[in-house]
Amino acid sequence: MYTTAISILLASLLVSIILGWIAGNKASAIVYSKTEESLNRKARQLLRWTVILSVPAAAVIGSVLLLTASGTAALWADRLTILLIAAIQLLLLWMAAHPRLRRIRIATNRKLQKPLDVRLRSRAAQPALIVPFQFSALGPLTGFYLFWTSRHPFSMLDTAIPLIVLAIAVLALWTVHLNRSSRVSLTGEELPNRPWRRLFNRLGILVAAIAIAFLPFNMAMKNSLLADKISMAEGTMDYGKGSSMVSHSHPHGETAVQTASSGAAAAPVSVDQLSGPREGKADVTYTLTAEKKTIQLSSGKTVEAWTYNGQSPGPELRMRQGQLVEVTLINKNIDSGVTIHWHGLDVPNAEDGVAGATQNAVMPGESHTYRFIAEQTGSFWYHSHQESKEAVQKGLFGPLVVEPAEGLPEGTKDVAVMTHIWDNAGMAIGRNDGIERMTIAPGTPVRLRLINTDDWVRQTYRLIGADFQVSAIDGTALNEPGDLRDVSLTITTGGRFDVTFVMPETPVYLAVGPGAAGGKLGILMSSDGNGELPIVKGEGASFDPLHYGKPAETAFNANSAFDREFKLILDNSLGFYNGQFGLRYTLNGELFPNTPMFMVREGELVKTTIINRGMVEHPMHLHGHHALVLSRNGEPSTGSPWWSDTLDVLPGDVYEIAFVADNPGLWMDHCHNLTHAATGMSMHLMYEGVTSPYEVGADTVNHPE
Ligand SMILES: [Cu+2]
Repeated sequence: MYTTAISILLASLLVSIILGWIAGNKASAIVYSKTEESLNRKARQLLRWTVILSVPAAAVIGSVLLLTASGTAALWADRLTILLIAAIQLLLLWMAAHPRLRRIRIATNRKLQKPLDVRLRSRAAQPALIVPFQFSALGPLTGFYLFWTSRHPFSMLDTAIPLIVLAIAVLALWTVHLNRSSRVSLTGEELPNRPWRRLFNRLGILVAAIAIAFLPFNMAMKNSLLADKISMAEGTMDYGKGSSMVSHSHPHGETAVQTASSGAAAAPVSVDQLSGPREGKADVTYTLTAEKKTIQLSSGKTVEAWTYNGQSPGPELRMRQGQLVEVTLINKNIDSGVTIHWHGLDVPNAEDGVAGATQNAVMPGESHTYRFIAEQTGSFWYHSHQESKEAVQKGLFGPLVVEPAEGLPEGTKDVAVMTHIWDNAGMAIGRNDGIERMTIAPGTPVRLRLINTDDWVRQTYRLIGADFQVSAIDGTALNEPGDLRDVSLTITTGGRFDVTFVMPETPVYLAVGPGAAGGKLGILMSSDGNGELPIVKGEGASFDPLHYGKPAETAFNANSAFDREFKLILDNSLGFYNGQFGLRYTLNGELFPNTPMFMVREGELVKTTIINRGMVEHPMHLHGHHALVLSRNGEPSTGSPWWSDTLDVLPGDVYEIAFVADNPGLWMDHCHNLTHAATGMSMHLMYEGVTSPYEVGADTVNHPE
């Protein structure tokens, strides 16, 4: 409903601008009517335009009212300005223009072919008749501008400036028409109709407006240029609100710009000190060499990929809970550098693999060793967090599975299903870009670990031929997941679902892709490797974790006392990022590095309300922590505890989530639509007192996004 209301609002504004412009031109030209008959006809036309223009204006008002129904003021409060403009437009059209046009119609109802007298001509030149139509273009234009630039938290100045410009423009038009009308009534002379001159005048005004606008535009471009060196540990601190604020130097909710260390109570600690065990023999060791390699998909298509160990997806890393893992990363020839981030695995901060935050990017010829204890069980993946948009797209990723300490149940068929869309080669599951056949004996417990690696793609999966359970989300097991059938699973970018079932006698088919891809991509499982592809009908109901499974005890819940509460508002606006103009995705109205740092202390219970005011979904990924979903759009989560590390926040969604700050460090918190992160949709969670010797920016090797 939110998306519908927003779409109606935008479409109505655009239609209003176009129709208002046409009607405005017609209105300002009726004074050139030669005869009473012609004036009568034109007045009738304009009366019709009054009705036509009212339709999109009413739609603007209706769509904003629809938005207010959601109750969350952050989703609509600033859009009341747009509603107000549309209301003024309707008032002007019906209270000012309409009665004047009616009077002209009555005065000219004999439709004589005789020239207009002074009285009629001066009536046709009245500003109160013409300006409402011109306002019908300028008003929505201002609304359109406000729509794309207004920020939350609401800024009075940002809203006031366009409104002042609108008021000046309307006053100027009013004066022009007033002069014209008094010229007509004083001199009685006919106004010369010079359409070319009018066109030139308008073009002149347009050029002047562009010239005036160029100055702030150019300034905004320059202001958006990123510094050559940016320390991740510096920025705008947001302490949220909560009890732990009492002893702190900053007042409630206030933000301040300073370094993390200077405002901190604890002794400064560098991220480098927050490492996994540096000593001791590792239980599991891997070496991953990043290199460029041409890989071949099952169809024969080739991809110029960036790989770990010459393959993409990279080798599956498998370990057991509690094991000490050591992974050595070697960069053979990836010129822009590489790292490894363990997506969803809450490792110590120094092992998190974010270039410029927890380490320097590993450049060609260099290596880096990660050591950590696998504390969680479940499905994860690893990928480079240096130039991650390009690196992940080109193939620097692989599956990571942590089995329980005692191992998986005997005989389990355990398959990581990593989907990826390759440039110029299309979608594939691992290297398979068609139908893969798998032989599985009936009665075998099967676990499919679905992992979506794509950038800004909500991937769809259907399992046909067996009842199944979604037994884990984002690596965390769900409590008593119920049986599902004919349900489609949508996994956001970076998200993971574990699907489990017992292999029946008959074939089971996992279909992947939009509309389940009509049998083009998937895995067909059967007892002998044969079997017909089932026909995939419709989309099936969509799986929703909010009420799935059975409740279970958690260390905290929605009724707990939270030490800190943050608000995170996702939005879009038109503007510059590092000198480039485009649609930008903002966090609390800002882009990195101006996005806030959420400041916490170790041991605190933290609640965050995430509100998506924008027009697209944002899978928000907090490193190093798993958050418990408390509610969505005011509806409490009542099924199994739902822990997430990559939360798909759809337009209009309001999520309340909470986590324990139990992993000190400097943690990225960004949108996993990597395209969004690369244009500034990135911030971090910062523990007080943590410092980082690493920097990002053009003068460094580090470009995490
Ligand atoms: Cu996003």
